[in-house]
Amino acid sequence: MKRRKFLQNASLTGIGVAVGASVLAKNSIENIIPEKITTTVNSETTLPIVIATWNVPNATNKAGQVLEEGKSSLDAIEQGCRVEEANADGQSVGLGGLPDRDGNVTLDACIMNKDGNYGAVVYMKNIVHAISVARKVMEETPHVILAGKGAEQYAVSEGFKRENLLTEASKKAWEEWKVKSEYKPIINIENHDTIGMLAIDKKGDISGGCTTSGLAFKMAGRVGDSPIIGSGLFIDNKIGGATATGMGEEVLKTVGSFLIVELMRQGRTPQEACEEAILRIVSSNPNYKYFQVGYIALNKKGETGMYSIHEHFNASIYREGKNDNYKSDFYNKS
Ligand code: SD4
Repeated sequence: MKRRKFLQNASLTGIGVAVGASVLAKNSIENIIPEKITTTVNSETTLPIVIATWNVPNATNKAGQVLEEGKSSLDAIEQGCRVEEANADGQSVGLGGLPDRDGNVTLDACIMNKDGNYGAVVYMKNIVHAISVARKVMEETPHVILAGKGAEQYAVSEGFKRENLLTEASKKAWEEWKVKSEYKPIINIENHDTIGMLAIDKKGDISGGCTTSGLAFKMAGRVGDSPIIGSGLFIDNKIGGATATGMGEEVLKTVGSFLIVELMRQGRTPQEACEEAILRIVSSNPNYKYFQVGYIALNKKGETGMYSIHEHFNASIYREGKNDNYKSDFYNKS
């Protein structure tokens, strides 16, 4: 298939790393390309493109490979997100996610396609691949969100297996937390792997997904931004998409991903739109020093952007057959 080319006003610079198992970075922030990311680059960009929150090269690479085969951005999102959901070492998503205060791992996920359709599961237990259940909700049910037991029952009825999501490592972390049981609604600024992923396929169609186990040691029943349309994720195939990570309560209150897409509709670049959405949070909440929020965005031209409140936010990008990790610019420089 003929590849479509676009003039790119990229907000990112980086050194290419050939894709391959041997060179893919592990999930640590040590492999992050240290360049600042605000340079404007005019270069030709080739579709497809995948961008995901945090350092998740295996996930973006998987999504990139699906797109290289000519499949849809929706397929790429599902397959890419599944990689991290199955990774027991990632403690903010799927298997091995950190539990709530009561020791239950509960998952939130959503997916949105090029036609503006959306599906989500919230507060779902015992099923690893929440993103796939979200897709089923979107494609096979008359609803857009299924919650808790209903989501789990529906997943089982669709052939998903029940599994214990609490790994020994996450159980240990929970037991250590229980010693003080301090409720600190602070999301650790560095080591996330909640996945928010956006992809544009060879046809130029955009889809997105977001999957997480949410805030560690949250109250039972708590649902974050990740599965909520417009907050953790929003796609408008005419404009672009955005997705969020970090303190979900703050993203929810500002409907962050929808805001970014609307700003892009008004002509802002993905980078400018992400910065404005972060400013919206910090300007209304003096406590911003104590929590992290990071946004990524992708527009129809294949331009990308990312911005966060604090340092150490980063994103993985698959573009032109290469998979790189980029350090995000951030608001709080004091
Ligand atoms: C939430 N936004 O549940 C999610 C958490 C997250 O990396 O993104 N962690 O609030």
